Amino acid sequence: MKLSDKIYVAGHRGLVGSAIVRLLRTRGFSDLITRVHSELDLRDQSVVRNFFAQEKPDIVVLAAARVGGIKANSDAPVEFLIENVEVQNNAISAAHESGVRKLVFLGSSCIYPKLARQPIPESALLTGPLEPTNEAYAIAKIAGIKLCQAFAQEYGTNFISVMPTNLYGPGDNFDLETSHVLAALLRKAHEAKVTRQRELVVWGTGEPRREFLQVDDFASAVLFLLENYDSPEIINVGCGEDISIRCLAELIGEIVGFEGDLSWDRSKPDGTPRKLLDVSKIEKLGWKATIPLRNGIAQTYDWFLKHRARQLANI
Ligand code: GFB
Repeated sequence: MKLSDKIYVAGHRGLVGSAIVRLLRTRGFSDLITRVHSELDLRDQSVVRNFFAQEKPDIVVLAAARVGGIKANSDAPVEFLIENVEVQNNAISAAHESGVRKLVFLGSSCIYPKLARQPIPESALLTGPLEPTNEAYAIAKIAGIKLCQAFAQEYGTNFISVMPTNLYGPGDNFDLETSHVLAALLRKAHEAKVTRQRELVVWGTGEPRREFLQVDDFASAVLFLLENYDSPEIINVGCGEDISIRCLAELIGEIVGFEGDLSWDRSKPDGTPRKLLDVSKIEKLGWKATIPLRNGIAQTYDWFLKHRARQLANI
């Protein structure tokens, strides 16, 4: 990759896209293209085709997607399936038509079977039934992977697919209905502390285990793969360690300074019992996560306090 490459980051306002833009700027890439939704609706095929034909980016990072936590996924499977398939079909096809040199498609660890062996190797894809709470989203992401692989097979494109584990960090979504667990618990613990509540309500049983990767670590993996990985075979990105939701809630309480008790809302689903990615493939290539969970959560809490706490305060 050259510093003069024209790079289109789709979804630059989201958690992942914003981290990738930050990193590319820091590293000296200056020809970045970004568009907000009102300027470019990625669900509209002809608009997307015209945009790519006009801009002719060298590199594309496809970080635009409808994403959300367990509740958002179970409440809106239609939107998660249709919107994601539309966006990725349009962007990937238009990237091919306009001669994009390299594209990175971002998948998710939920593409793997619900009961995949742990840690989950890339070869587990399509070897068993999916987790029902996010099946629609997973099917959309699997379709994106298969489309990138089909383009590589039929037209020789260099479109790669990267599978991140659960991500968190500055720029996360803190809406309690649609967010992922880490952002939700940070906000709940903060609000419980400032309103002196004795109880923090956590969904499910606390037994499921998840692997959490700070988004700046993920952005560095994406840049590493842009520079060092040219295969249509999917590749996992994670930190290699998981934690139970119970321990995560305790850790967040400690970092935030919430001194009350945890209580469990068992009417909410647990989802997949465990999701820990096998990251030996990327580690063999020379990339490793660097931000420990405790530090990552503390940084994210600082960001939340500066950028979201007051704005979201319903207290
Ligand atoms: O992060 P999360 O929403 O998504 O939930 P998934 C992880 C676990 O945390 C589940 C529990 O067992 C939740 O029940 N949890 C506890 C909470 N308290 C809360 C809370 O206040 N909010 C939330 N959201 N969860 C998503 C998929 O699965 O992960 C997506 O639905 C995607 O498709 C994403 O793959 C990375 O890890 O279960």
